[in-house]
Amino acid sequence: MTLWVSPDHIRDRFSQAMSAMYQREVPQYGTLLALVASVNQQVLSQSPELHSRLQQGGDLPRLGVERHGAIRVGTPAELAMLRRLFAVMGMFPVGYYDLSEAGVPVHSTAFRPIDDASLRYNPFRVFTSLLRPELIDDPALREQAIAILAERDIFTPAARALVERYERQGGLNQQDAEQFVEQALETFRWHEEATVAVGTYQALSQEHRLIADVVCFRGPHINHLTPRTLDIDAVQQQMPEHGIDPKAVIEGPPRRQCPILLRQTSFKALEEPIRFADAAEGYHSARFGEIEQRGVALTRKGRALYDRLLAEARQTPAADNAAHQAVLQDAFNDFPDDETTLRREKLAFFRYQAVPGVNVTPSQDVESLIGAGALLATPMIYEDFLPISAAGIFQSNLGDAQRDEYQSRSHQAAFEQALGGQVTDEISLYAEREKASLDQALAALGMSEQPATG
Ligand code: OOG
Ligand code: NI
Repeated sequence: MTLWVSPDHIRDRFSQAMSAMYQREVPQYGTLLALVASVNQQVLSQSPELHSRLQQGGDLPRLGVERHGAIRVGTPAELAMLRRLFAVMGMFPVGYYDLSEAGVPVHSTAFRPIDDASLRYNPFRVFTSLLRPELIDDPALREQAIAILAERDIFTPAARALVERYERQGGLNQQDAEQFVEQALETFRWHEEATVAVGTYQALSQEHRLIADVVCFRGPHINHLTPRTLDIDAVQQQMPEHGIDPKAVIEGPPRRQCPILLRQTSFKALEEPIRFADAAEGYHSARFGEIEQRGVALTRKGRALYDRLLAEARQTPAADNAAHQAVLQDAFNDFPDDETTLRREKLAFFRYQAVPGVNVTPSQDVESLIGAGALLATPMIYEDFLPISAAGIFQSNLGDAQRDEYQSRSHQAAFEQALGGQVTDEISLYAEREKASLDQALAALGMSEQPATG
């Protein structure tokens, strides 16, 4: 009998291989990693409580592994093949993000692990965007972009064969898994040679810089990787001292006692030399480094409150990050900032665990069980992305030229058709995981199930 390598292990190996490749390709990313690691160490030594919490949760050894990366593809067939490729690594499409609202002609999902054990093993996700050529105004240019994309195959023949083998067998053996990682990596590699002449590049770039990035190369080069920081404000502040040029503001919610959702910032994309198909030489900027700090996942009610307060804060223009954070702090005064209120008001998701050895009676409800110390509720980490933040990250590497919003409605159905499957609704996933943990904890305490939050 052959033993299949677990998809979690393949994902872990792949994220490590990707990190090594990206540090070689973009040395400044290595500088960012070193800065993040040193700030993390500093935070840990100043906060023994956080240190022991991370240690107990088994998080310490994985603190330094990348949390996500991002790519942009050009055709439905490329996206569909990526879905199959990521499945080999236990990564499935979760969430739908319409970036056209922010003037970026793509829509996206995140391929990520789904269950608790896989997330704990290695949460690596890939934010994956699909170009929407129908948003290219000029019909001739649109047709040209589609024709150029039709010519390329972003997967190696061996990668395709191994995906097929995985699907046929239901797994890969050790040797195949190693080859798979090596072959899958090829899709994400940088190419200095554009596939088009300089004139075509410029025409596409004029339409939107992102379109040139997607269309003019042999593959969807990984455009950033993102480690986890324990203090995003400190890293943002220290970047310039290390020769790194950060984007203007940290995206997402403000700094809080109880962190919610996701805070992100990045350095601006680098100008990199490229050669065109007609031997002309030029520069392309697409690749950067990002950092993230995650907090608790919000329920639909909590998310609606977040969206409202963020929209409110965005009414006030801010000159710099300090001003922006002050405006956010002000707006988010209306968002409860302690775990008990977040839980009682059903604004956030929690994971429940039974505490053995406490006397309980069958009539006790969840609140009184928590009060009695029989039930432990810990915040469930947000594993997904935020469309407005993502738009901010995209903008940071597209230069300052602003683009009007595209007049288009969300096209989730078209995206799913291209994908060849549905995306999972992220909030339903958190609700299911919360309910499963509560059911299990109550059963362990000898009690019956309780209704879930949504
Ligand atoms: C993806 C930008 C979105 C994030 O962290 O929100 C993203 C891209 O630039 O392709 O990665
Ligand atoms: Ni990102």
